[in-house]
Amino acid sequence: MAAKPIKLLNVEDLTICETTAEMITKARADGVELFFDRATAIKPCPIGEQSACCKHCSMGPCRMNTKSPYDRVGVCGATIDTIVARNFGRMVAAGTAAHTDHGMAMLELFRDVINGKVKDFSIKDPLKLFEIAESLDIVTEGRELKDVALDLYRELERTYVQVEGELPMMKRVPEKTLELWRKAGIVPRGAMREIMEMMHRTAMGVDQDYENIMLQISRTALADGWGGSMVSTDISDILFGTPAPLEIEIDMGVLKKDKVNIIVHGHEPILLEAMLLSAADPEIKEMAKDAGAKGINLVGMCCSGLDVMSRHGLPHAGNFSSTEAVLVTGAIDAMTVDIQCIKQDLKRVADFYDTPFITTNYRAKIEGALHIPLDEQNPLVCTDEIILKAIARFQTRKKPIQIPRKKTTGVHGFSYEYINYMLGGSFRGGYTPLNENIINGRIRGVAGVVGCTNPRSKHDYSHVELVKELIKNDVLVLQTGCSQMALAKAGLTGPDAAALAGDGLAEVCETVGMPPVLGLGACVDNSRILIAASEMVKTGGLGESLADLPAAGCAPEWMSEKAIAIGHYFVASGIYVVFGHTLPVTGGTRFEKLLFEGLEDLGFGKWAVADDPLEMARLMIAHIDKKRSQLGIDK
Ligand code: XCC
Ligand code: SF4
Repeated sequence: MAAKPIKLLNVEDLTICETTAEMITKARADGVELFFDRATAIKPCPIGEQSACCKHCSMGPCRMNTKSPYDRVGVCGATIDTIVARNFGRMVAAGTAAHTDHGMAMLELFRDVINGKVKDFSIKDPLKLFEIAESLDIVTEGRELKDVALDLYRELERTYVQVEGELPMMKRVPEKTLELWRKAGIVPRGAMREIMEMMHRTAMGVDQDYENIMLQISRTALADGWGGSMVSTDISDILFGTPAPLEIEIDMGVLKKDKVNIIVHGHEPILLEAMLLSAADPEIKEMAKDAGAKGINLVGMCCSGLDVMSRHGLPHAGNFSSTEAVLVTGAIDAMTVDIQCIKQDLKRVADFYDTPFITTNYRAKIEGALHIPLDEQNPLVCTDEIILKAIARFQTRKKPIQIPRKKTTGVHGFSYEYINYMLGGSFRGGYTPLNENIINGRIRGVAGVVGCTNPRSKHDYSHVELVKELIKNDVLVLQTGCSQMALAKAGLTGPDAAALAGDGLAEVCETVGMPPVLGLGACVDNSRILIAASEMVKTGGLGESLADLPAAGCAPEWMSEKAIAIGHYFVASGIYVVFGHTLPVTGGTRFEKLLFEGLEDLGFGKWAVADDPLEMARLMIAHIDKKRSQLGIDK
């Protein structure tokens, strides 16, 4: 029997990104299926969607009744609260593992750079190295860079492997927040330890008290935000340079018909950094020229691109939902990937358009795809070969090429150091200008709008509408991840966007010359938001703990387990977090009440979920106003 044909949705219902829409239309004409259409064909399992199913042992899987969740228990007697808490905990463990494994790879690279095993990279930001070493009480005075770096390596390794005691980065947490964690017994040890315990406690027949499971969920997530992710960001800055604001071109219009177009997609900066070195090699440039190309056009996508673009001014082609679509242009001469958010189907789409698709990390192979391993000690062997493959493909381009014209220029690369410099450099009345502008109400509060795109919600739409509404209401927006790309494409990351901001925020933006939407980088760089928030507490006038800040976070179109880990480390740190369209919890359960209310009563942040971006904004602004009135600055 033939498979039932998929009923295709109108392209304008799938995305607001013009270039992606153009490519969806082209793919349909070409007979190439994209994930947008599969998302329509595969309806989510209603029980799984609410996380009301347990498959932790072979007495099950046990499905609960989502309409009446306390009707029954699993074969072992597990209640709905135990089941939902365990599933949530395992998502946090998986997300934390992803950020931590990435961070640990960065740390290993750092070690090999220090001991001279890796020669293609060096320490680009020694100042940051010294700063971080000092913040962790490592003596720096009168010492060689290499000695301090080795001490820093050993100290930071504890972030991952420490079995007892508090992580080094706890020194950066505002005191009152740390006190809360100590009282609750959730100050994280090394991420490996926390992930192990999370997996153990959520196995059949172990922790069956959802409130107790929640403690380990928080501890694991904190080992991500204040551990694995934070170290990853810091080491990337030390090795490749701390980003500073730079104008970047974004969207598929950055592709060039007459150049060798290479897309780098994934998460670790090393692949793209090595590609940059290979592409700058005079011999390779010559080969591209000989092949008739005007040059090599390296373009980033997703977090790989975000991590590297503001260090080099590299163009970016789009976010997660556009990675298949970009191949449909036919203009991509190679797509190379490392880890995370790489759809398996990219291989099939790449094949259709004769684009070499190359995996490079031993952790992430894709069946049938060419694998050229990237050896950190000799990375150019891999990246040279990728570029040669791309040049060969350029020379033999077979299919017609259609490059959408749209591209947008914006400013990106606001590290917390830069925000500090821009808004906090000079002191007035004892407070930094950022704090002062929040206290005097020009800036109502700060929002982190971050995270993925997802074919189950109209691509980019919620990100853009939410951010517009926030800045209109004088909320300064900090961004990372695929969300940052959505706003960049919509033109909100340039200083002109101040015109869309409320009077107070617009005034601050115009004085400083900054956009009302600040792009901080990749998803591991959410740690920059944690640090910025900690600085806001430490410089005074806005309460004593992170939970006191007039701040909120949102991932309007999230999809990855990593997003759940990030959301929860913000909540455990004291921030109010709204997720868009869905959250993997069963409605009407005590676990849901703990997420939505109970955690806040205990002094943490809390979770919420909303469908409509205006509703997300309303919730966030209401929370910001509540915090302002608690601080007595609600005039
Ligand atoms: Fe992936 Fe990082 Fe999500 Fe984008 S935001 S879809 S996790 S690429 Ni990180
Ligand atoms: Fe069912 Fe309990 Fe086994 Fe889960 S652990 S599958 S609820 S019997």
